Amino acid sequence: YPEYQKAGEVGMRTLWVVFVLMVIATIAFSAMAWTVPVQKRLYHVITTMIVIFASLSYFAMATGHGISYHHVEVRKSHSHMPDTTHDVYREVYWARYVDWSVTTPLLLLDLCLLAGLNGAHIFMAIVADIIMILTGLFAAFGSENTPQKWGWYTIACIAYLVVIWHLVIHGRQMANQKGGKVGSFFTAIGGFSLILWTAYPVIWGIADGSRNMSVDAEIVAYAVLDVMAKAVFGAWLLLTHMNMPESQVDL
Ligand code: RET
Repeated sequence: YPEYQKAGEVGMRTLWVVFVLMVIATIAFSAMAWTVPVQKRLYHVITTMIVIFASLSYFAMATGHGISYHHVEVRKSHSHMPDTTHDVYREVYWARYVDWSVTTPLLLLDLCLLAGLNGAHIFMAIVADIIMILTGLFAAFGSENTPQKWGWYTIACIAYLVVIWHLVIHGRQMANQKGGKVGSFFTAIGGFSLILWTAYPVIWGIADGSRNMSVDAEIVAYAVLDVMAKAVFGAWLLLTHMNMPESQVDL
């Protein structure tokens, strides 16, 4: 008989909690936008969009949308008997990839504008980021432990390195040139993001990739990362920006 790996109580409750947190962040960030002149709201607009999209994807997942069962055939070898296979159906939350394909470019845009990167570099970083998310989606639906699945994963990781390259090398250089406290703030919030972002492919490898983590634990792990990478990141960016005129984007 097949085995089903799906969310339980903890997972479902976590999805709702994050939905509520993202709605609160949406309200807070939009309210903060009203406190600054309309010409200075670009970071507010981008950051609010990020948490709006996260609210939508968490609402979808909490109510059972954006989830598919992925079938895997797990082969077991026995020493004195023929091999047997065992059917496993595990939930894949593809709504996350829809969310990430919109929100990670927006998060990058926040960081690139803060650094003062030029259009070509921003565009390259964002295209690499979209490739990372879409190839990650293919990896999630690849067959168990095949070169196909881990091949897509490897391609996604290379694309991720391209993203990091742009931010760490060009981003830091440009941020330092902007003067004032922008350089050190960029290093701080960029370093914070780098640690969080790098945790995603690690969780993915343990959970979606090799299925060594329950669906509930996977939901909780991504929930913590999503709240930190979107809501905490956004609050930090907007609050700092308020007191740092030199972080302004030239419009
Ligand atoms: C995947 C799997 C394939 C390999 C790599 C990945 C990277 C994902 C990242 C996601 C970041 C998400 C954020 C969400 C916002 O809250 C797709 C997991 C490299 C970096 C920041």
